[in-house]
Formats: sequence, structure tokens, C-alpha cells
Amino acid sequence: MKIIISIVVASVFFLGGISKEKIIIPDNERIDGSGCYLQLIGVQCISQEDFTGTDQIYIHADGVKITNTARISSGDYMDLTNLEPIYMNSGVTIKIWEEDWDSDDLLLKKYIDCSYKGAGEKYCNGASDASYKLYYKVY
Ligand SMILES: [Ca+2]
Ligand SMILES: [Ca+2]
Repeated sequence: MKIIISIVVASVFFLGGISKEKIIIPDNERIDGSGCYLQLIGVQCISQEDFTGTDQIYIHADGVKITNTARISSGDYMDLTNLEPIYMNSGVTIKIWEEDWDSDDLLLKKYIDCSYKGAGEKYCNGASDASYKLYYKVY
């Protein structure tokens, strides 16, 4: 089976500054060659996970870290529109993690695929002790 390598240069303006990271997301090529792009729009923290201080979150796409770790508190919104779109042949699993000194907490996990193409801006909710929303668009 032929494997396509998508190289995406991600540049994010986060609360803590600017990050530029190169990420590679392999995916299986579709026979019809169709694909789509995922644009992450933003993260809303409704209630944070940590009891003290701020949450420190970062985002994975198929296990690849695509953002810096940034601080966020209850009520904050983090803009992700400066993140480069992720090309997908089929879909990608997005995870939002919260960094801790022992093991990190998974705040949100969502498989997003090309069936959302053209559906406009959408959001999904995290399932954890905290409450987070991820806004995104597939085109
Ligand atoms: Ca935590
Ligand atoms: Ca923490």
C-alpha cells in the first residue's frame, strides 16, 4: 500500500509566544485521490483541569505534537487560526493534553475525517473532569 507523507509546517501564536514546528502525518492514500484539510480554529476552556494554577495544554494530531505547551485558565479562549491546515486523505485523531508533573491528563479526543468537509465551523466537547471545547473546520 502506498503511503503519502504530508509535511505541514505549523506556526502557532500562543499566549506564551510563537512556535514553529514541522510535523509529519502519514496517512493512507485514497484510490480516488480525494482528501481534505482540517483547520483548527480555537480552544475554549470552560473549566480547567488543575485545581491550582493554570492548565498547561498542548495538542496532538495522530500522536504528533503540533503546538507548544501553553497556559490557559477557566474562561480563556485560545486562537489556533495561525496553525497551518492539516492535509488528510481520510482522517486524523486530535487530542488535547494537560501537562502534569506525573502523567498528563487527556482533556479531549476527537477523530475528525473528510465527511465533515464543507460542513462549516464545528465544535466538539471534551470528556474529562475539565470542560473544554475545540472549534474546527474541514474543507
Ligand atoms: Ca492536571
Ligand atoms: Ca497541569
